[in-house]
Amino acid sequence: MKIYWIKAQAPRRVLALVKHLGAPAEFIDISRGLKTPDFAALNPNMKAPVLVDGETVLWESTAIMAHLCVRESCDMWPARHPQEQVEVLRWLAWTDSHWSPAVAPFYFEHIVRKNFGLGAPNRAALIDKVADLKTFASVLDAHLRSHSHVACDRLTIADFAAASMATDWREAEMPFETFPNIVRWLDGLMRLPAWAEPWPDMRSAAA
Ligand SMILES: N[C@@H](CCC(=O)N[C@@H](CS)C(=O)NCC(=O)O)C(=O)O
Repeated sequence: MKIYWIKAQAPRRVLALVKHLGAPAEFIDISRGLKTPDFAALNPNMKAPVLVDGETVLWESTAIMAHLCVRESCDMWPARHPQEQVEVLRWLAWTDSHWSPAVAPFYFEHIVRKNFGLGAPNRAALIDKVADLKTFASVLDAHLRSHSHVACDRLTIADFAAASMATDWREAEMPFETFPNIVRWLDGLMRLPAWAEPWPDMRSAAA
């Protein structure tokens, strides 16, 4: 199995899950090859992550996470429980539609700029993004008041999806101080070794 990755939030979900599951994989840092014809043949969007598992070529990190769980018989994607699937799907859809767009400006200014050498954060660009972030943070915080995790009251791929941009919230200056349940949940995920350190060892990663 091959995982094409770059050091960014969508690959982080997949890399953390592979590590958490102990699944055997070859990790290919594609940061210099995203816009090549060879990679476009795997993912016409020319984005990471991509999984190649035998005949299966998959893009979209949430689909890749579900594939990994099926492959490794892990209930972080509840393949055998339709009602739990519905619950996980609800939060994956919410993450894509509402949460990620609200968190993304902060993630971009503070994390992407740093990781990709794009200059200093433009804090002024974030001022009018705070209200939107707080709107959806209120939804998640209220849910987490009575739930240990985002879905099914246990670790699922919905946690990795929702946390991938938010996990560095302190460094990204996301205003979560008044959302204690989100902070508890994000800090709890950081106690998972695979989530805290998902990145492949660059010395052994294939070029
Ligand atoms: N919805 C996609 C997002 C993929 C995506 O946007 N990947 C980013 C990294 S987080 C990327 O490859 N960016 C490089 C580029 O657009 O050039 C997923 O979840 O896999």
